[in-house]
Amino acid sequence: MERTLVLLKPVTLQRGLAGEVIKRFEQKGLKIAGMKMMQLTDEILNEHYSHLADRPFFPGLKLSMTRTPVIALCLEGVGAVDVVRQLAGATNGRKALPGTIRGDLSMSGQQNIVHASDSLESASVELKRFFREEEIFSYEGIAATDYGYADDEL
Ligand code: IDP
Ligand code: MG
Repeated sequence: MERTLVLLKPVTLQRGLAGEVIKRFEQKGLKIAGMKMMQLTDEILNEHYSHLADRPFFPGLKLSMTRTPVIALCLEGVGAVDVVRQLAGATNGRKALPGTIRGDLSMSGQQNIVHASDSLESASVELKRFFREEEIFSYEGIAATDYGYADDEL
């Protein structure tokens, strides 16, 4: 079963949208395997957004990510990495399709509600960055039984 990292960005907490976003993941059938609130630091953001370090918006992006704590989620499900990226929508909220989280809830290319890992490899690296092993839980739920999936999907 795949696991992926989602961060509910500070703008999401400030706008009171955390519940709305978590609800969408839950309703889809993704399982919450980990969830915590944390204050991000410059160090962790330099690592997390290292692919953007030379972009002009990098300092502003980091500032926006430290304005309030974030909520980090570890979501689990078959194909969870791709499913969560699809639910999130395109990076820029103005271009993201209606029906997606960003398409429905954001007008911004930066204040775009969620971070979501973009591949299985980055999910694995990013989950280790934000969660200790004992903060990710295995428990009986829809993803562990056959009522959310057909038998041959598991
Ligand atoms: P992603 O979040 O869809 O994976 P990335 O390209 O990895 O997009 O960028 C990480 C974050 O950096 C975005 O979610 C967004 O907050 C911010 N960002 C990306 N491109 C821009 C831009 O052109 N202007 C301002 N912020 C940007
Ligand atoms: Mg990205």
